[in-house]
Amino acid sequence: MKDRRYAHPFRDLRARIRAATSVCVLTGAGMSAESGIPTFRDAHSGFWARFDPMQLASEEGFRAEPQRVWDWYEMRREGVRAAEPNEGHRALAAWAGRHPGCLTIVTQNVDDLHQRAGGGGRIIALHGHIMENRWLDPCPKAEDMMRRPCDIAVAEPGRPPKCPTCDNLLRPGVVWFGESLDYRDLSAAEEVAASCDVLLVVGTSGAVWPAAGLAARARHAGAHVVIINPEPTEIDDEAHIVLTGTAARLLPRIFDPL
Ligand code: BJW
Repeated sequence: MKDRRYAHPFRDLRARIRAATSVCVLTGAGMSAESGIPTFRDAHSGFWARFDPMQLASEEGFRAEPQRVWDWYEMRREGVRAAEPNEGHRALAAWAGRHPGCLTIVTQNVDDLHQRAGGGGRIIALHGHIMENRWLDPCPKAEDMMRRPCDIAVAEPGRPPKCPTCDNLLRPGVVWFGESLDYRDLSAAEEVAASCDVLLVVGTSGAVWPAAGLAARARHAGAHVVIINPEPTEIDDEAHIVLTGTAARLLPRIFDPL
């Protein structure tokens, strides 16, 4: 029998958001697609199509071909610099501004478009920040308690830049496959998922863990779970409602002018 509660999914969702004290939005690469940033699995066109993204986005891949992986990130950084937040980012930011303390965005995206959209809501970036760098290996100088670790600012330009003192390489400040997420970020995201009234899952394939597990966590804790995506995802079964469409089109329809 058809579930009549969801006969008007937008009206129902807007009412739930209006009544909510905590809304969590989990975003993935599709969130930034309409800003012109290709999704993770689409970021491999042209020259890059011949490489395996799981290999490029891994420590093993970087150690094997540091120049290639560095160049891939430089190409993507240029795309992020040129991009602007889209109507979806802006709708979330505007709602956060009107409802201080109510919205947490948990993003898998390494771009900074949620941050640039503003609004003052809490943003947890699970997979790091593409515009930042850090050392590939622990700085040997830092092991000596009396000495400071090498400063990233002194890295010699190169592809990738290198430490003139200890030959350490710079790498992008993102979380690669096989690496642990920052424990505080993941715990914070899990807490919000387990305590929010509504979880919106926007523009993610739901293929990458542990982020993908947040939908089930929220649902089991009693949240209303809604997926927004133009295509089916691997976690559609966790949702009460799947809204088929894009982030920039649907988010303003949901959040403006609540
Ligand atoms: C639109 C749209 C529009 C298009 N509007 N939507 C449990 C089971 C099995 C494996 C594992 C497991 N737990 C951990 C693992 C291993 C691994 C993993 O998940 N592997 C899977 C492949 C199975 N996870 C890890 O390694 C994580 N670490 C970890 O768990 O450590 C402990 C551990 C290690 C090893 C084993 C066990 C435990 C780390 C994951 C780090 C992910 N990092 C990346 C790269 C970041 C840097 C970079 O960008 O280069 O993060 S991978 C990549 O995937 C990136 C993304 O954030 C992430 C998610 O992708 P996303 O956002 O979903 O993008 P797409 O491209 O997949 O999908 C786009 C979606 O948008 C599509 O659905 C479109 O339809 C949609 N769309 N236009 C709305 N306009």
